[in-house]
Amino acid sequence: MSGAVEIAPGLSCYPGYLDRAGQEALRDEIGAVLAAAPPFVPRMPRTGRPFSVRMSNCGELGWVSDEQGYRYQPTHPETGAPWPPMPSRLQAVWAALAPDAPPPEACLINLYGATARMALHQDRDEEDFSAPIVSLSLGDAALFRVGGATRGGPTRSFRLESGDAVTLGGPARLAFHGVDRIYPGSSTLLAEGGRINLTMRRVTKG
Ligand code: MD3
Ligand code: FE
Repeated sequence: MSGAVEIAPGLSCYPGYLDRAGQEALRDEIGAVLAAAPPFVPRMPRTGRPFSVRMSNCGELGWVSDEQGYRYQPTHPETGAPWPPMPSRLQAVWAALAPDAPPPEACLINLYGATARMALHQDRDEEDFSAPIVSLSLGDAALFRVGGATRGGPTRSFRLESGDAVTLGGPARLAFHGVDRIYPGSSTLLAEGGRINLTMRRVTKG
């Protein structure tokens, strides 16, 4: 593993944080989570417009979105079952990269097909912005974009590859960010292709 690159204050990237064996092990654990908590298609508040990204979660809480709004809840929106536990491998990544934060309560699983995107947004549905968000990417590479804490300012783009970790804390915690595109065929990790992004989050005040 190579060291951290601080891309902006509070935004650190760890290229190749997980080696191939670590990526394969995590991929298989997330496969088991998805078998228990099937991917759902989130919808925009008010309009009900579907996201192009499919989602699931593990941990005590999961992030969902539908006509009623964005929120964290303890159960799957379609099956009603509690979210599967967060694999200890993910908890260990949090402990290593966010050692000063209380434990993560949610891990949002984003599933990108070849043409999926995520529009620029802020992550502000958590009560606690003092903890960072820790992200891991698996599968095809993505073109990620990040700006400042206000919409419409300058942005920078960089490529996230399978195995990369990113931490978003401090002044970057409320930065606007999104995913402009996936690079289909850029990784052999997922047999079906596509990309998985995992974001671990502290939701309630620690
Ligand atoms: C920068 N996911 O789930 S992960 C999300 O690749 C989300 O699926 C993207 O945005 C993805 O909300 C980006 C990296 C990331 C996560 C949270 C951030 C970057 C961030 C919060 C603030 C600034
Ligand atoms: Fe986000």
